[in-house]
Amino acid sequence: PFLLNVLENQKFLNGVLDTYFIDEHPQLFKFQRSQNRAQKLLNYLGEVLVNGPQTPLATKLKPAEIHPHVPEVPLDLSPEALEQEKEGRKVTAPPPGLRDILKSEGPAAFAKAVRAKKNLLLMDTTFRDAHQSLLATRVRTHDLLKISPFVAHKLNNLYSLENWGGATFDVSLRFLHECPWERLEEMRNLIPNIPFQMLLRGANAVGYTNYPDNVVFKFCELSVQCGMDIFRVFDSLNYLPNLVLGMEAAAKAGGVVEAAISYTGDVSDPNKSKYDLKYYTDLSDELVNAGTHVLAIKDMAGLLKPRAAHILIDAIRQRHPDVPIHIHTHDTSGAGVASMLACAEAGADVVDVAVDSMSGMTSQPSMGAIVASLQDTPLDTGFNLSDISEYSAYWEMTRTLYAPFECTTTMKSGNADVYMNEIPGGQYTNLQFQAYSLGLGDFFEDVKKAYREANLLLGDIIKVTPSSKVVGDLAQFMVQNHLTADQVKERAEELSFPKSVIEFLQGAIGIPHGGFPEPFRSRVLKDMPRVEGRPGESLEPLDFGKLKAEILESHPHATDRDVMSAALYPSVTDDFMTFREEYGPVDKLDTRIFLTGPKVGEEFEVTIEKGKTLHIKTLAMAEDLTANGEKEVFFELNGQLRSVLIRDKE
Ligand code: BTN
Ligand code: 3PY
Ligand code: ZN
Repeated sequence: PFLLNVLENQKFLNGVLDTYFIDEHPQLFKFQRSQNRAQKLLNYLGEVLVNGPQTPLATKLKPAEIHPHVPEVPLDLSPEALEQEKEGRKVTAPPPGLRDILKSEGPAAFAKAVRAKKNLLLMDTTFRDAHQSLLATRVRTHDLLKISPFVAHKLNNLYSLENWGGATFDVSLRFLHECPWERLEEMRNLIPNIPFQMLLRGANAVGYTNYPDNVVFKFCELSVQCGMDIFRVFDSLNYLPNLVLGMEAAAKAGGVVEAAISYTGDVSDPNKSKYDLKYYTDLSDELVNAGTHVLAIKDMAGLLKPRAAHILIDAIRQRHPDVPIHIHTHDTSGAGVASMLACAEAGADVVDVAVDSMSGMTSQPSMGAIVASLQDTPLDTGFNLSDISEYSAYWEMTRTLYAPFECTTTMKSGNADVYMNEIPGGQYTNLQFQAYSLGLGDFFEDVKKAYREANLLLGDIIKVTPSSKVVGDLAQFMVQNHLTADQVKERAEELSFPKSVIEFLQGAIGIPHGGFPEPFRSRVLKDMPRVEGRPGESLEPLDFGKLKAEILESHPHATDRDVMSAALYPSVTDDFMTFREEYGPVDKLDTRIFLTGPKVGEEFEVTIEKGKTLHIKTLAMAEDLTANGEKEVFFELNGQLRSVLIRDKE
């Protein structure tokens, strides 16, 4: 419901408070349930102070004690803006961007405009894949929103901002206790001009498994309503029926369809024949025929070397002269900038980059490096290096708040061994980290070798979420049980394989190129059931009405968005709603305070909505427990003493 903020109403501000004001604004008397958000936040802070972090921290490193400087955006001083300002609206309208074309003329015209550009376009992955790859996807809405006005004003010429989907949906609910839909909508409010892009795992939506078709359709519909524009649709096996389902869902929702071919192998190596040039060009034909607006090459592991890039992009460009080509890569080996320049020269329209301070290694190649490399050439991106530098400085500082999730705790450099193991960026970081956490020095080396062997055992498949997990699980299983590939084959009938491996062989995520590995599959599955064809086809549609009714019983304030979240992640969403009811809008806290809590004596502010800022001071924590086993924590809230009782869980 529309809520009236009287403090921003010009009539009110002018002191015109006649009874008409009240008559004209009946919503003034529609009181919201007493939210008591401040008290809930004090409960949260008390909980962190007494019982420690309320989200698992991956390392012992502490968030830095800084407040990152947020670069200012230019105010719009045009006469129109000043006129609106007089009417009480603060106007800082950003310059136009490609989204204006999309909104006025639709996806096909947008694609045409993109193709018509002579310079290289960029997608910025800083808001999604970069932190998914470097910081375990932990970057919070709070830090994304702070820099959003700057992005809208200074990076308005982006093809798109990748800011949603992939792992962000799951992680924000599960670990950050924040609503992904709200994140999307709030970013949209601050960035009206740049197309937003998300990663959609085809029939897996933003999950790790196949959902009923109506779930994927409804998911896309709600995404567009919350501000999403471009859907990069992939399937972890490049299985066409899954890809097409995702494409249809994105198109029906009114989004730009960017169908992605996941890239593996090496088209410049004649010995790697399973995924040769013909495989990719055939698939590009299928996706163009299926109506994609934009064609993406998704090089999730960073295997596309510069020469291969040239061969691949040139071939696709020749076949599809009118379709925009968009390239995604990871810089795991260190060749990312060179490859993206090669793609651009071979005729790609858009490449993916991350801001310098969030780039490199398993993230995307550096925005500044690519912008600088193309300056004063026909492909000049038009970006200003000093703007990028300011943007990068923000992220360099903000990144230190996420020290507990830093990949650089273990990762010190790029590594070209990715060409041998083909591990996707985010998974590479996580596997390395897990290996180090186990304290086994050579474990990662063993896992990487086993990953390569596991992939071959499974038939040399495309590896990206969720098929990459299947290979990773098999690799870890082999290392932990000291099994060679030959032993796995010989003992296939008796070994108890990880669940993900069995499900993959059953056909639960689709059919791999070239079919399943035989006789391995039959020996593992024996008489277990197999899924025929597209997995989602055999799933009953989800009854959203019934799900909503069930959820409302335990969470009376649940919204349709919560219901959608629950359709994808039932128990994670249930926990999220319970948490929100108890602790309020924790997404509004500064990141250090959210993660590790304030220090005793510390004073800070929390803006829970526009114009509503809480001033909090942590005063003291009782040494002794109450008779009920609780600890009293004392705060000053907007100058008044408050205390909360927190059960000590130790
Ligand atoms: C999780 O997401 O909780 C499981 C993976 C943890 C990954 C760790 S966090 C520190 C390091 N940085 C990363 O990006 N991955 C690892
Ligand atoms: C995801 O599915 O989250 C990915 O980033 C795959 O590359
Ligand atoms: Zn990626």
